[in-house]
Amino acid sequence: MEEYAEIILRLLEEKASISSDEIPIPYSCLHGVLLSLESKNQIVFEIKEKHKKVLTDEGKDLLEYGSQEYNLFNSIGDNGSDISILEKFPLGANYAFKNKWIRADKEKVYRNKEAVEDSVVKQLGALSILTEKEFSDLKKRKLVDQSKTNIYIISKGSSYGIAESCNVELTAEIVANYQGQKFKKYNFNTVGNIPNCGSLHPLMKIGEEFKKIFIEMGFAEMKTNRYVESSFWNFDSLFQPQCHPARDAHDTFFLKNPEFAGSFEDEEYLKRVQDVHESGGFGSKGHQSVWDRREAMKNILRTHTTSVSSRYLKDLASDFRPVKLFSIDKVFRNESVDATHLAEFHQVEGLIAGEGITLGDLMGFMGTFFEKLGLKNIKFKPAFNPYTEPSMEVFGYHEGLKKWIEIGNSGIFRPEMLGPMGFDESVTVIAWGLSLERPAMIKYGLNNIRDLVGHKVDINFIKKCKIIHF
Ligand code: FB9
Repeated sequence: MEEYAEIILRLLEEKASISSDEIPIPYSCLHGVLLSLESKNQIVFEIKEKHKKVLTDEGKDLLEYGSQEYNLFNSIGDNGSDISILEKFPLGANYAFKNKWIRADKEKVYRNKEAVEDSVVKQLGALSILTEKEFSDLKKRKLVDQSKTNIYIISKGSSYGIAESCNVELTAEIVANYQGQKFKKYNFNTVGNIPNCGSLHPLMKIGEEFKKIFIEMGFAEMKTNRYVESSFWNFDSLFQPQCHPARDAHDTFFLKNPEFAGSFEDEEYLKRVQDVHESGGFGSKGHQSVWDRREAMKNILRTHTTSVSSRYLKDLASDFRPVKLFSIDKVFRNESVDATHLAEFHQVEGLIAGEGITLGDLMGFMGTFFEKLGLKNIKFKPAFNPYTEPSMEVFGYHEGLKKWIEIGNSGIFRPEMLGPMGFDESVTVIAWGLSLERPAMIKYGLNNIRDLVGHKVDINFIKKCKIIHF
């Protein structure tokens, strides 16, 4: 690239301005070299669109082999030829008649002249001097076309000067035979050209920021690639009663086909879940109601990623070790939609499993987590969740909004959930959850969720959203 830059700078020594046609470097490198020189104010350049008259492939053939009308004319004998000869020159015949080069009766075709000039070949050989009409007629015959090319007009910039020649690329050859050459300093601050195409959705950007925070705090990500879940993992394994209103079709999307989940992998575990629902255990009296296996096997769109947490915890129980896990993915709720709620949103969930972890640890962890989101002042309010006890709603004071906002929910998973999985009672699991949409709407100053997600989103909004660094 440096040698190309030098060529351009040398050419500008002799002329006030040069065009790209004059520069003996590959066109594909030209833009990059010009941007580099312009960034140092050594040159300025403008781009002009150039229309160039070119031959099509058909035109090139005709230039080489002559027009059909010319070849037809020369194929006709001195006493004329059978009329069938016209079939060999379907295009040429029209033009030969039109030019009055030939005439015909019912049986034969005759030349009207001794000789003619192939005017089309002559025109194709001199495109630059054609009249508009001549060019247009040849274009109609698909013999010529106009190509658009950009040409660069380059002139000296305010800091124009032939830079001392310097080697940019340090090669083994130079090292072996170093003779004091100068090297251009690496510019570690330079950035690549921002491609004017493709942009991450702001939700994905926020999700990546949350992921970074979790990973910073030592959490591992759970696999969440299961939108369709059984009611068992989404509700029953969490000790959520089968009569709970959240399990109603007004709140949950049930699948028609396949309506039910397949065979269950751990029937003994399933029996323990049934028992804890019906008659309690692990210090609980249970829900004291009949538990229906069919209800548990109904397929739904998961209503929270806590179903994923439940699956991971069940696997962990048989070979326990302390873990910190998180998940960020889509969940679905069949609820009335409004300016801030749609039937789907992205849930963020963190959980910590260990011996003797307390509510205080949960409050402390959330304090650290939300502080990384810029919410330094948080408070907790007792709440109820079917699968955690105690549970807390979490609020944070938002300095920008100058008010307290709800920022999530949390709690300690119940023994009725962990016991049937096989955890020792010394193990406690704390967890908390929030969404992506709410922080995204606050961060980007949106009041309607349809400005963030959905078919009405302004694509320019997506493109201009900068990555949020909390
Ligand atoms: O995200 C929410 N609010 C929020 C979060 C971060 C934030 O960051 C600031 C800009 C820097 C701002 C706001 N919320 C949770 C609270 C509300 O928005 C609420 O109205 C909407 N909630 C969703 C559910 O609504 C149907 C947000 C979503 C939510 C709520 C609870 C959980 C997950 C998502 C949970 C949980 C949980 C509890 C215990 C154990 C495991 C998981």
